[in-house]
Amino acid sequence: MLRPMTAMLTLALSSVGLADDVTVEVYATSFEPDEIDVQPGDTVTWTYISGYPHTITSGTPCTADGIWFDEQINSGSPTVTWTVPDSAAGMEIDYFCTPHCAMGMTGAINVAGAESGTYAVRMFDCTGSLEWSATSDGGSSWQWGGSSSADSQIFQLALEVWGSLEIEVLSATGMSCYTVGGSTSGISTGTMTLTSGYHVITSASASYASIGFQLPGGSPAGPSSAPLWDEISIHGSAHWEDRDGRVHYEFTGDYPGLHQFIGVLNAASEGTADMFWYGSLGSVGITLSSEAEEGSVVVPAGTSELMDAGTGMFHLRIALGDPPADPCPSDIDGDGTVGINDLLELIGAWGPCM
Ligand SMILES: [Cu+2]
Repeated sequence: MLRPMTAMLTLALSSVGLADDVTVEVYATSFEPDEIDVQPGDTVTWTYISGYPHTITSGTPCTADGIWFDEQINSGSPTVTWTVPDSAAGMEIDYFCTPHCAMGMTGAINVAGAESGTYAVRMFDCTGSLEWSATSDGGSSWQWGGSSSADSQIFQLALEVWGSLEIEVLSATGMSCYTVGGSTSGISTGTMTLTSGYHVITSASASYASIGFQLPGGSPAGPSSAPLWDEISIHGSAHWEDRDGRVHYEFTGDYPGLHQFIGVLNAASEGTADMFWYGSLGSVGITLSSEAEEGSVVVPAGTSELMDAGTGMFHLRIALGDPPADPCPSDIDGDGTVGINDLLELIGAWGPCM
């Protein structure tokens, strides 16, 4: 299944080996310990011991930041868990209990930084012709070229970088690199060094742009190792992004008569993927779901291939990795608690499903 690969992706980013659980006990007016060291991917569990009422609220005491967490904890709901996201790497996250903050009920979570030279692909978007492949040395090779029409000139690769990342640019025409919160510079051949932060490698020319480069990591999405794919080749458009820990891919093509799409998956172990497609899709190794029906398919261990098997229009969406768990399916109105309002919503929807 793809679950182990997803886990590997997360862990490889933070270079920590196995994720840890760290427990913090919640007393009447204190957190014990009040300061912890964690890595991205670790899980922090707060356990209720005494006192009432408490919250686990991120922010600088005593103002909630609204970013990481804001949960109630009490004898009836005695645990709160939080998995440290990759985006918290290198940060100190302060938190407090809202009713008892003035009495010094505060805590801090120190998140270790990711290893220098690692990165995560946050988003990728292109139209035109893309050849992506994993290289034998564990890196990845990207080759993209727009076609002559202006609407086929899109290339955007959003990278989050930790430390210092070197990209070998083999060819570049009409390309630039935009650093979020910084400047934009043109891309030329040679070694391009990116430092910690967000960077977007993008096509800057409306007439013609192309780029070929190599990255040290082998994943076309997510953190920079443990590739899910060996190869992606498409004439048309490609888009992928990490959503809730799953990587969503979308491939479309409209080049009649031309080879449009080949994707070679390489799974460490058997897994599942959600997919939707229409057009003409073939596969070696994967038993496809029905055309134009959202379906779950089994992706076997080892390599398997998805390809455009005909001509004309083509559209494939595929999501790899575990779907996000619904932490509280009875919380119908989504306010964070299960109560009378959830019951009223249920009763209000009583009757046959339309
Ligand atoms: Cu409290």
